[in-house]
Amino acid sequence: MSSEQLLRLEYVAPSESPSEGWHGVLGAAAFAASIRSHERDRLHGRDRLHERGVDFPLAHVHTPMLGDAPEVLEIWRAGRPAQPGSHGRVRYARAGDLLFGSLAVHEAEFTSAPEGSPRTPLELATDLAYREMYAAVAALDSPHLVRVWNYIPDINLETHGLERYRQFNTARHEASRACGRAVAGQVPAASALGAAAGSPLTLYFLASRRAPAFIENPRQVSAYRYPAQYGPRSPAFSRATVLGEGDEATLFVSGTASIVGHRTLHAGDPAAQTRETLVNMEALLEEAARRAGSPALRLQTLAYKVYVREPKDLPVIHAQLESALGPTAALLYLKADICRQDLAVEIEAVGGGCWRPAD
Ligand code: 3EB
Repeated sequence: MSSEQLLRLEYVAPSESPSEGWHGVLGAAAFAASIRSHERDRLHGRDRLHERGVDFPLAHVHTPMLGDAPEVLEIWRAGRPAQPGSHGRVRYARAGDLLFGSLAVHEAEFTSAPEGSPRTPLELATDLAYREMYAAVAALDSPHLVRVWNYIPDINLETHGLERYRQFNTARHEASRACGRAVAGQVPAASALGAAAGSPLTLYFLASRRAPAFIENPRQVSAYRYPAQYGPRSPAFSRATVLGEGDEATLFVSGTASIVGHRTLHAGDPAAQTRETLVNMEALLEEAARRAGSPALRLQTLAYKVYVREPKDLPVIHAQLESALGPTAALLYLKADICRQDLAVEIEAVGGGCWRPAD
């Protein structure tokens, strides 16, 4: 990749301007302290940007932030002008080898499925979302999914005899197979978190013309090899992916939790779960470095999103992170249900070329 194509990540309040302005933004995800801010943003924010002649795909994530800021935008840029467009239900922008896309599917579209239909509304929504995503990346000549964020309303609720996260896994697996996609091995880094009841299934993703490297964690069973006790279809994601090479390489760390082997450790102890998660992250950074033949990134240099199930646990979780990462670490806290009931915290991260800590 040439240097002007460098992927860049930035977190800003929508009232501010990103450091290089709004032009050249590839795509963004909006996180709000309350769902109502999203309504305001939909009414005013996008229009304001449109008036200024700016257009980029924007995912509204209905997973509330914790902390003082009312709203934050996660902004991805590609260091050169991006072309926005739509393909089916996917809003996208592309720049060079890179594609950012976003889409949302309401399950209400599928609630009229015939009684006794073999597929649930969430499975049908997931099937549509994944088929649309695969169709878009194929048509736009960026077939390699690098990173996918999945926000699933009521993720832990059991309906139709199966937890909704497991319904999502079933449909992700089957749509991937139907589209000729891998369900193990060459699968993107991902996160799958809860979102507000009644919100749409919301996905955003980064894809590339070039394949990333796929990294697994030596301390963990690959998620796509989890035994059947975690659901009829295993989750199809890699523990991390690396896009690009050398100084420009960006590391995408999937949602990572206190799981060793395939088991949850430290149920009921959010501080210990946070420490175990950091040990997992460190192992992953070492494995990525071993694969690239370069020194490992330091934990302190990454940008993190931290998903906290119970806001009351935030102080102990933050204390652990601050002692490991220092007081200036880039941490965005969100309140979210996590895909196993016994997990109190899950952490995703981005590091390397696309993220330069302020220090
Ligand atoms: C885990 O390690 C925790 O289903 O896409 C983390 C990241 C998790 C992604 C997904 C699930 C997913 O199994 C859960």
